[in-house]
Amino acid sequence: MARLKALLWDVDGTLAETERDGHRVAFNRAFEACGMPWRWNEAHYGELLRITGGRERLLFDMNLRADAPAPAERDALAHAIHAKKNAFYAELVHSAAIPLRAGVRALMQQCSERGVRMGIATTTSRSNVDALMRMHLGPGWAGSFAVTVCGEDVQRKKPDPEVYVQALRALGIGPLEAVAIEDAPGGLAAARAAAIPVVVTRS
Ligand code: XBP
Repeated sequence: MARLKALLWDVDGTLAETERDGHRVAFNRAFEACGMPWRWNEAHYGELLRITGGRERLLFDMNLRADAPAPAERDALAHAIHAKKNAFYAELVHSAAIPLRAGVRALMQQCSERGVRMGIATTTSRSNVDALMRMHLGPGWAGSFAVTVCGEDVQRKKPDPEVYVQALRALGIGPLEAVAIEDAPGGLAAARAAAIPVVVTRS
């Protein structure tokens, strides 16, 4: 039987409830700041979470809206709203509004005590991961993780396995020497497609 060598953390919804209380709220603030009448409630945002990536999610939603700008203008608008969203998200994180989920800190501690390396495998933006982890683990947070793969590092976001394949490669281990922790179907599919066993903690 392979020995567990690494625990791979998803971020959004797994380390913290960042989607409902963070990205969704920040998107709504960004809509307001950009003069757009759109607001995403929890139910609608829950459905939109099928689309991975904040900008991709926004473009998907625009495609469903009669009041969206002409297709040629959507990319630029999505880019502007997404940049503002990430700034509002960092503000929310800094205001301590988004705690780590119960058990996260204890599990990190156990990994450290047992010599199990940790990695981050997320398709959110690096700046968002940095804001969250800095807030909870301090400015040296990256030192606790043997690898951090983020949205900018991959060509294809989850449910594509690329983020996990990159993490395994960087760690120099096989899929059965790792366990992934995920909260959502897309993340579960990504880890399974990389042949990594997955623990699902529903957010
Ligand atoms: C996370 C996401 C992201 C976040 C927002 O993916 O889907 O889109 O909602 O992040 P996962 P950005 O948890 O599956 O890694 O706005 O930075 O894209």
